[in-house]
Amino acid sequence: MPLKYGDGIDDIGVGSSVNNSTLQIFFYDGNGNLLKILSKTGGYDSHMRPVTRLQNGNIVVSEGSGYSRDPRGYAVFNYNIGNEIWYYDVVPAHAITSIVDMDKDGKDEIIASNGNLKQYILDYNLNVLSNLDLKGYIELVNDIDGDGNLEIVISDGPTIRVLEGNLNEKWNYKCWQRYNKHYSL
Ligand SMILES: [Ca+2]
Ligand SMILES: [Ca+2]
Repeated sequence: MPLKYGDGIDDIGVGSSVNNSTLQIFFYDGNGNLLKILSKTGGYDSHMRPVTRLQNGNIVVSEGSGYSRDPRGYAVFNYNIGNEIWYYDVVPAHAITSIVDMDKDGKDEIIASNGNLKQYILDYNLNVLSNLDLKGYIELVNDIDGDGNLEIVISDGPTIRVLEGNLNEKWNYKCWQRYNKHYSL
């Protein structure tokens, strides 16, 4: 994940798999110097990685695990102190997030999914703004019909669905078979 920390040069955040019950994210500057380590404990098959940096400098983190089930959700870390300040469990697994200002209030929302069960829109403190019991992985977030409002495109394989910003379904298209994923916008 490239991050800017005020010096105009991208810094780099790298996640890790668990090592002796410890999960870590390493931040390096553009010259490879280690700047910061964020860490927490996790189960024997867990991992975590940085998703993005919030405007206040905190880091949104994606955390996953297999049979150990610890952790499996999204978190926010205080970059300066290095500790986890928020955690939201989206059992049983989680997919790629998009972070955009969905409702145009000037603050980013986190578009999250656990793929098989549920879709979520979280605020920047990981409070749930909307959720929907609907299967599907988030493919992209964009204004695909050009009306000025963002849509969320999800798919569960045979069906592509387009959701509005409040997670209401706009339309869906059944492909009836697994398609070769390719999106371009
Ligand atoms: Ca917003
Ligand atoms: Ca739109």
